[in-house]
Amino acid sequence: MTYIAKPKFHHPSLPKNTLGYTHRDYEGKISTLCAGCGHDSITASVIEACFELAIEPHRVAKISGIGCSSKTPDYFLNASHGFNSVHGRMPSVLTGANLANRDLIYLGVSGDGDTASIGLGQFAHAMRRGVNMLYIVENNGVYGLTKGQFSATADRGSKSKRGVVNADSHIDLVAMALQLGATFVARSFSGDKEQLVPLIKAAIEHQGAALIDVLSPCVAFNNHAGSTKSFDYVREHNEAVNRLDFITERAPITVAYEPGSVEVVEQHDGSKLVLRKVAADYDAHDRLGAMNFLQQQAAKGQIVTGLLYVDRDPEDLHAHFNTVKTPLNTLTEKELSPGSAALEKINASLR
Ligand SMILES: Cc1ncc(C[n+]2csc(CCOP(=O)(O)OP(=O)(O)O)c2C)c(N)n1
Ligand code: SF4
Ligand SMILES: [Mg+2]
Repeated sequence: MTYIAKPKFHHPSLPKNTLGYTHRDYEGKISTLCAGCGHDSITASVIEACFELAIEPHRVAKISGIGCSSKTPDYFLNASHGFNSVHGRMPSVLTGANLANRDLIYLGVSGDGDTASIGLGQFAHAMRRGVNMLYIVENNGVYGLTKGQFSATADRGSKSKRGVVNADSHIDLVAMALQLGATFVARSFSGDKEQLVPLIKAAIEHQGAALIDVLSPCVAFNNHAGSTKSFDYVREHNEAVNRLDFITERAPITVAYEPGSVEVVEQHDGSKLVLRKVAADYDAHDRLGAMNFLQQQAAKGQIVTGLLYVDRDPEDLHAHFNTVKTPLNTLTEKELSPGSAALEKINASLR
């Protein structure tokens, strides 16, 4: 694979986070994507979110499939663990890594082709099992890397660059994630950093399966009139239900809000999600309500964005399996081989 390493030069006056790192410490190689690709804006938001959260890059495992979107982990978090897996197989590779070491932050990066076509089964099972991760879909409605065929998220009736009309129904990954039991479900737009950065921060801190479906226009193959995933279309039809601010457990809430327009949701680690409601009656804790709202707005041609659902009390796969807290690679021989008395006890419990 060709790539261009970034020069290591850091300007001395670059702002630093609480760890003393600058944005440069969260960057990766120089992007080889088309100029203007929405995916590069998502990369910028991931870098910003990790910088603001003051994450140690070596605590992150970034795992992807195949596609222009799945190439992006190469463009952020140079010092993190990374695995560019097989087309559609990111969720199972991530699940295995997560089960072996629950101490890392898992960032799954995928495309709409990678997730909604070849990887649909993998996506579904990762969501329903509650794998603790942030799953980002960089959704452009096409297979960008293989030159713009419709993907399964392309809307029926939308037009390809060559004027072909898509006759198939689309898959809504947000609706699926809600149905499958994901505990943090959001949709955003690559061109809306103000909305996307806090969503990424909150999803990273969320202790369960978190999905952010990010509409991310493909400027090479899906940014024309007749497309429903173009910059113009998404801007015109974007309906935000709320705006999110994310506050770590260390920081006080200092921003002033209109009474009634704000809800503070405290997460297990003490961090707080401050939800500024745009649609006053939208309740982000009502799974059924969110599913209804999505369908109603979709029927009107609106694309709903924001934090659509969050479970205040999420559980993850480790809780379901009651697994050991220690990462497997640091278990000692004594713990791995506790002796014949312990084995006898297990055998007796199974008789
Ligand atoms: C098993 C397998 N089948 C097909 C391909 C060809 N292929 C590569 S990327 C891709 C689709 C990528 O689309 P998407 O996930 O939406 O990413 P984008 O490029 O749009 O960001 C396909 C079909 C492949 N690499 N491996
Ligand atoms: S082909 Fe599309 S998705 Fe791929 S880099 Fe270019 S603009 Fe982005
Ligand atoms: Mg795509």
